[in-house]
Amino acid sequence: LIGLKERLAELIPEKQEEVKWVKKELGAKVLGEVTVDQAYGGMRGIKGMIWEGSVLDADEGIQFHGYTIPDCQKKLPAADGGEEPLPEGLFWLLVTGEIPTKEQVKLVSTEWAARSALPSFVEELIDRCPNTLHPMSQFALAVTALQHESTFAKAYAAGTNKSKYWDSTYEDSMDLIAKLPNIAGRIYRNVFKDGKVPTIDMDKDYSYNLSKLLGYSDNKDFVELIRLYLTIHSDHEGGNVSAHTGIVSLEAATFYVCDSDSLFPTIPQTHLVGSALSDPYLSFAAGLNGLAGPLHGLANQEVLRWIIHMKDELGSTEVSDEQIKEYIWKTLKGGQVVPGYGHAVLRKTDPRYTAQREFALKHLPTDPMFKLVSQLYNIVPGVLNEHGKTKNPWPNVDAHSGVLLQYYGLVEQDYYTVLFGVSRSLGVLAQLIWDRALGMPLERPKSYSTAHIKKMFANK
Ligand code: FAM
Repeated sequence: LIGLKERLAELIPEKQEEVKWVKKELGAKVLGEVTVDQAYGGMRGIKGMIWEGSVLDADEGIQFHGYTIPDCQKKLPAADGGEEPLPEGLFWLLVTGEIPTKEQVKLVSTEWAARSALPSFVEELIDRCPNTLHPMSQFALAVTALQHESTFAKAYAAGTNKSKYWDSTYEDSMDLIAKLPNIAGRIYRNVFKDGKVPTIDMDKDYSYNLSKLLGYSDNKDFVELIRLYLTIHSDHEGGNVSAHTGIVSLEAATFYVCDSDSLFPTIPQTHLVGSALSDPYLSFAAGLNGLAGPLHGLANQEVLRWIIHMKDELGSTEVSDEQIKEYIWKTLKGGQVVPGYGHAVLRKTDPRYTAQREFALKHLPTDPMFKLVSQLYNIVPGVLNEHGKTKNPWPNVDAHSGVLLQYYGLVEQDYYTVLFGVSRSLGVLAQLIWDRALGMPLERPKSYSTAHIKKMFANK
């Protein structure tokens, strides 16, 4: 039985050769041009980054090494008696590009359970946080503090050859992922419960243990939900804020700021926090701070808050389409966004939304809050289209996750993004391991000032 690290070690030389070939043969090809609008517009649509684990198609949604979410639900191993994919299998797929066997997934579960203990100073650090400190801030703090344990940082300080960086990055990544349930569980218990944290069960899978630490493992449907949740939130290619901040790799591609008759080549060779050879703990903590923004991962808490506010304002979950329309318009006219709708890349309903909707249809079809979410699905896109600004009026992943969690009793919305963060570790750390294996360079795109842009195009 070949373990994950052994398989990775076999794949690295092959991939290094492949990348060498691509750079030699295709290195001079142009991926696209960059306009001044894009420079002001959050770099939307600029193609300038390599991300191995997943690619996002505007219409089809995310594919992990070519596998869609329904493919993963069919092909990745499930737990005994369960149906949803185990996130351990998804991590294997992200790292190797291959579908693991049930036995290989079990190896990962066992390894994560074995590496799960927190140093006592990190436990104390979490325990000392005031309950009023947002769970995401506590999460990022704890992950930063775990840096104390970094194998990569120690190997770097000891002068390790860079060809070996991937090894300690792998070890740190496995340790970090393994410890996240204990961090997340502790934060939840401290902020919302009595502060008593149960222990990890060494024979169980990652999602079961996370559910146990949160206090919901008696409900097997909740555990199944967490398996699905951790799988679908894991990775969304490289340009989103949490992936990009924390751990990003950009190959040397040539870009041009263009107008009709002049080309200004710039050569950004990019990485962000991870590209500075900050270790996996520091890099992932940076990503978590990005995920904590309301236009990104925090949207999942905002969605439920917005729906509950609507329910309270309208006095019931039985509301007419007209009342909902009015509420949406009030949000828009108040200069706010409708949380859970729209996306920087997607132009259709997010398949991560669809997967959660299917889960709800199976497990909670008559829940009044789910019915409300379904009603919104029928109404919001029309209103956003009429409003006329949003490029994508369809729901994203965050429009659905909160309603599933609240059904099982996890009603504390401020906590939701922590679960997103646990899942996101799988995608960004898989990429970081490859960044080090492929020797990706420091990320450093070129910027201009407005004055410079004007000067550049004067008299043109
Ligand atoms: N409600 C109201 N207005 C919206 C909107 C929404 N849901 N989505 C986009 N717009 C507006 C947007 O604010 C912008 O207005 P201005 O021109 O006044 O700045 C305009 O429509 C064009 O924006 P866009 O090009 O369609 O979207 P962006 O690529 O700029 O932004 C999002 C993408 C996700 C930030 C944006 O759709 C949004 O704010 N959605 C609500 C928050 C949300 O659900 N975020 C979670 C995204 C999720 F997938 C994740 O990261 N977890």
